[in-house]
Formats: sequence, structure tokens, C-alpha cells
Amino acid sequence: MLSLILPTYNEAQNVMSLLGHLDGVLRDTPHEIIVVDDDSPDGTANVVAEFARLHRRVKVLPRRGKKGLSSAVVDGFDAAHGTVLAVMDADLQHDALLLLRLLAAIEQGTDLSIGSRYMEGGSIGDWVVDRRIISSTGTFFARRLARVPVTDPLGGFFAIRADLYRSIRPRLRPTGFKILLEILAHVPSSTRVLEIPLIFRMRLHGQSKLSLGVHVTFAYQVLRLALSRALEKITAYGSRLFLCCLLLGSFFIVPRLWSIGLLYMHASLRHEVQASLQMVADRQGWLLSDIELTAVTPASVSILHRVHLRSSTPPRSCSIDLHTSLLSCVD
Ligand SMILES: Nc1nc2c(ncn2[C@@H]2O[C@H](COP(=O)(O)OP(=O)(O)OP(=O)(O)O)[C@@H](O)[C@H]2O)c(=O)[nH]1
Ligand SMILES: [Mg+2]
Repeated sequence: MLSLILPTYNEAQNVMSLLGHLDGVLRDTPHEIIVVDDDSPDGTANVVAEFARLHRRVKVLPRRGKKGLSSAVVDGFDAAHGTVLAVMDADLQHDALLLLRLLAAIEQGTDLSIGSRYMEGGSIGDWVVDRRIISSTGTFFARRLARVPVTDPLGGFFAIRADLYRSIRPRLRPTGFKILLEILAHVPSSTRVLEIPLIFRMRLHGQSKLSLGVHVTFAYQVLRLALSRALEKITAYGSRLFLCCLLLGSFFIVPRLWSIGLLYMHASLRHEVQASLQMVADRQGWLLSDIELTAVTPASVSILHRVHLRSSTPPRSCSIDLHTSLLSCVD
């Protein structure tokens, strides 16, 4: 089943036409439509509730105050029952027919299907120059934060497999307008994504909710995602470095522990070795600190002896018989 989320804020003039249109488009598709309205002063929630009385597949999720587009989508997704979740603008700027293609892509094995304004065949319409610049700059940065290559990570028309969405849901921070970017920054890099060209229409009724605040929140979102990506990399490098140190350390330590490990297991052998070393050191006039134990067996110990004062002299390898305390060295 498809769950389609329509976020609305003051869309009373648009949402009824869209719902009527969707009724025809989704006639043969099992679906539910959840309109998430943020207390629109123009009464959007009331007109949708009126429509929903006759159309049981349509529901209204009213929220108190204007909480933002991304969180509206997330609240809608969280309340949805479908196996495929989709979202589109409620102001008639998105072509409802494209919804069927996004849904078909998911049914054919895609995890996330996106309506793209920036791929061949797609278009942003007649935007003024500054909106074009802001959008393409934002898209440039957002593409670098997405874990899968896409042309339009900032679009508002997409469908996603519900189980994929639920698996990343705890990590999503739905601030601002760009929930698709948040999703793209958290899906696994193995996610199968398909983009379908989208021609973004001009808004005919009502007002845009894009404001300076939306742009500021977007800049914050990009910084936050970039920072957490950098931290992720540092942690990954850090743990690799730790692993290397551990491997290198064990390369030197394990053979040594292996060769003198017996000492730690048998207290009587330890005392025997101590006594023999002391006896040999006294006999040879060596300092105990110049003797390095290299291997221990129940019958003998191997040592390296360094002549401390003449440190350029290479150490001598010797062995001590533990029964007789006899020393034999290789020169
Ligand atoms: N629930 C909810 N919906 C919102 C909010 N802000 C925007 N929307 C809805 O999200 C959709 C996209 O918002 P728009 O203002 O159309 O943004 P846009 O399409 O990028 O901008 P325009 O091209 O100027 O229309 C519309 O359906 C809005 O009604 C919000 O704070 N809460
Ligand atoms: Mg719009």
C-alpha cells in the first residue's frame, strides 16, 4: 500500500484540486493520503476534513503551530501504514502523474525514487535568477553530503520503501525544508536510487513558504551533516589506527609473552629462575639490570647480557641450566 504525505500550510486554494486529481490518478492503487497541516490560518485542515468525510482514504493530521515542512513529512511518515511512503507538495507544483512512476520504480526494486528537476528532461521552471543561484549552490553542497549519487537531493517529491525509512528514522533530525537531504545523508551507500525527470510548475495560488529563515536553517543543516560526516571519518581513522597499534603491539609482545609465559604460571619456577639468575650474576659480577630474559623452559632460561658501560658491545646470548646453574654463552 502507498502512503502519500501532503504537507500543507495555507494551501486551502490548492489542496482540494490536488486531492480531486489524486482521486483519479490513484483509483487503482491501494493507498492512504495523510495531509499534515500546521494550524493553517486559511482553514486548510477544515476543508480537507470535509473532503475526508466522503473519502475514507484521506486523513488529516493537524498539528499545533507552524512546526516546519521536514517535521511535517516525518510526522506523516510515522503515522503512515503503507509499505511505500511518498511525499509531494500540496500546491499543484508537482505533477501527480509522476507519483505512479515513482511508485512503480519502488515496486520494481528501487529503494528510493526521486523526482529530479536537475536531470535531463527535468526543469525548475521560470525561477528568478537569485532563486536559481541559491538552489544550485545548495544542490552543489547537498550532493556531497548524500551517500548515494543523485542530481536533485533537495527535491520535495519522492517515494521510499517504508522499511528503509524506519531503519534510519532514529538518526533523522527533521529541521527546515529539506527532508530528502536528511534521508540521503543517512541511507546506506548500497541504497538503490532512481531519479525520474520532474518539471517543477509555477505556483498559481497561495504564497511560497520559502523565507530567509528556511535558507538559514538549510545552511545549518548542511554544516551539521558535514560536521557529523567529518567526525565519522575521524572516528573511522582513529579506530583503524588503534587496530594497527594493537596489531603491531601484539606482534612484539605476544612472542615475548609466549617465551617467558611459564614464569607467570608457576610460582616455584619463578623462584628457581630468580635464584639461578642471582647466582650467575654474583658469580660473573654482572648487574641484574643488564640481564634480559628471552625464553624460559622448565629446565633452562635463555638470556641476553648487555655490558652496560660499553653499550656499543652487542649483547651476548647465554643460557642457564636451572638444575646446575651453569652458564653457557655464544660469542
Ligand atoms: N505542514 C507544513 N507544511 C509546510 C510548511 N512549510 C511549507 N509547507 C508545505 O510544503 C510544500 C512546499 O512548500 P512551498 O512553500 O510551496 O515551497 P516551494 O515549492 O519550494 O516554494 P514555491 O515554489 O515558492 O512554492 C507546500 O505544500 C507547503 O504548503 C510547514 O511549516 N508546515
Ligand atoms: Mg511550492
